[in-house]
Amino acid sequence: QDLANLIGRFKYVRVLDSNPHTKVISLLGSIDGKDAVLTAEKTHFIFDETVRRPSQSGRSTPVFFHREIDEYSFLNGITDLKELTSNDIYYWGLSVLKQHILHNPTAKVNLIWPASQFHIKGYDQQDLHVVRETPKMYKNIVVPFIQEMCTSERMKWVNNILYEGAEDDRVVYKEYSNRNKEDGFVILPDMKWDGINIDSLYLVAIVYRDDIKSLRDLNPNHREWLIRLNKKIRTIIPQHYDYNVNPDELRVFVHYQPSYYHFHIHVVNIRHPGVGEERGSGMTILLEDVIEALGFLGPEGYMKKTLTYVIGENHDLWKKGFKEEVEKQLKHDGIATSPEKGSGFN
Ligand code: M7G
Repeated sequence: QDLANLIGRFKYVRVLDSNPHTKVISLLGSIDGKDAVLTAEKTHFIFDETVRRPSQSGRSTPVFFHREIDEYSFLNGITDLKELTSNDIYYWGLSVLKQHILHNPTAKVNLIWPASQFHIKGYDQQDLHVVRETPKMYKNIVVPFIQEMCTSERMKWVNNILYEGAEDDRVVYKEYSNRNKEDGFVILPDMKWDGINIDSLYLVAIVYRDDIKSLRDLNPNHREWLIRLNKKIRTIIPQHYDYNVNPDELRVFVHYQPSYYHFHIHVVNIRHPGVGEERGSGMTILLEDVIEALGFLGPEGYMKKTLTYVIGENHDLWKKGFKEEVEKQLKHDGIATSPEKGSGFN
């Protein structure tokens, strides 16, 4: 079942979402009668003089180096150009750029199949709301939800990476020994990265310990561990990419709510702003800020903090109680919600 074969059998149902800003489109369809979510994202331009070559070890993790002739760069790669209009010193038009499946692909394509309702809802357009998640809401609403979410089926891809050798040829770094499980982690390209353009570099570090489901479980006892982790991430990744990305060019952060409740850290090139926030929901907290906050948050750390973030109506937590909580919060704060539709102004 390879990707091309699956996409060939994809039967279109409807557009889930399309975003002209991020140049992403997600389609709902089916393959062999089972739901599928197909996402395409236009890749970024190659304008730098760096390309990848297979690394000497034979692994497919790209190693970047400077090339002399850059036939796929934005400028050299223009094969067709049509002016639309000009006005004074301003000119605009359309162009076709030279493409190549390895050196300059048009789009990155993701397929989830068979997709669950959970996946579909996650990609579907939805209204968003700001919510203050109090420690009490966490305990009463989020904890039971996390338990539901941590089935072995949902966590399969994580366990495949940690223990089953999945994506092994792409792994950037792995540190794991039976003696020192607590410190173990693996760094590999995130599914969101095309793996080619270092400007949009996106990696994920997944830890071996499974006692931390999310940011909420972090307390001051984890501070030293996170400091070590941050140091390793910022040392290993630039080294791996021959310093085409520097330690202070990496945005290292966690998401809340995450999609998967097994602690992981996102590592993104700072040239790629807003990445990881495409869907407009959740919050992003820099690892440095987490480390700092653990220095003064008290012994229970993030468990005692109110976290304010954006949640979509398709998120299960919205239906499991967050909707009511948001209404209560607005009322409590004395903030009126909008007048009924059609009531107009007086
Ligand atoms: P998150 O913060 O839990 O959720 O991050 P997000 O999707 O809202 O960011 C989970 C991260 O794991 C995301 O960046 C995903 O793109 C990435 N990811 C998910 N899956 C299923 C895979 C996978 O199978 N392989 C890899 N390499 N990354 C994945």
